[in-house]
Amino acid sequence: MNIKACLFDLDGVIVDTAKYHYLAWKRLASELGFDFTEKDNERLKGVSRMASLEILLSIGNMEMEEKSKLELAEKKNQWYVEYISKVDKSELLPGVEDFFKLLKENEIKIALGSASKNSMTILKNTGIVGYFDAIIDGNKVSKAKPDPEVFVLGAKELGVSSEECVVFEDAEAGIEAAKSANMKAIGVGSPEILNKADKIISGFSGISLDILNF
Ligand code: B16
Ligand code: MG
Repeated sequence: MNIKACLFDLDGVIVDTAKYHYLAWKRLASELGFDFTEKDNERLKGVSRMASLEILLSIGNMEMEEKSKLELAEKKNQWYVEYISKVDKSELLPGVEDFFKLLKENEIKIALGSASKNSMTILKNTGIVGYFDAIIDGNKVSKAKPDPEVFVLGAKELGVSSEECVVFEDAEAGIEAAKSANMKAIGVGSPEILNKADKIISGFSGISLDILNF
C-alpha cells in the first residue's frame, strides 16, 4: 500500500515543548510545597493536561476537589502559554522542516495529531502552520492517546484510509494509538521506550522518503 499521508505528534517530534511544560509544572509543584523532578516530568509526556495534573498531585501526595484542580490546571496553563509565546523557528527539532518540504514536493499530506490545546500557538510561532492539511489537537478530541481517536480523525479530515498513513510519535501511548488506528508507526527517540513502533529514528536530520517504505 502506498503511503499518502504522514501524521505528526507535536511535543517531542516537531518541537521540544516538554521543557516548557516542565517549567510550568515545577512552578506549580513548588507553590504547592513539593519538588517535581525532570524524571517525574517524563511521566507527563503525551498525557493530557488534567491527567498530567493528577500525576503531579499523586507525586505530592495531595488530594483536592475538582474545582481546585481546574484552577490549578488553568494556572499552569497560563504560565505555559507565557513561555511558548516566545518560541520561534529556531526551536524546531533538526531536519523537521526539510522533511515537511520533501513530503509536500511528493504530494504526501501532512496532519498534526497532538494532545495539546495550545498547538496552534506553537505551529504559528515556529512558522510551519502552512504545511498542515489537517490539524487535530486537544481541542478536537475527547479521548487521550492510547485511544486512536486523534489519528483516526486526522485520516478522516485528510480523506485517506488508515492503511495509507504513517504516524511519527515520541511517546509509547502515541505508538499504541497509531497501531490501534491500523496505521504504520515510526518512533522518534529511544528504542527502549518505543519498541512497539514499526521503525525507530533518532530524529529527522538526513531522513529521506525511503523511511515510508514498509
Ligand atoms: P496542553 P503532544 C502533549 O503534547 C504533551 O506531551 C503533554 O505533556 C501535554 O500535557 C499535552 O500535550 C497537553 O498540552 O496543556 O498544551 O493542552 O505530545 O500530544 O503533542
Ligand atoms: Mg509527544
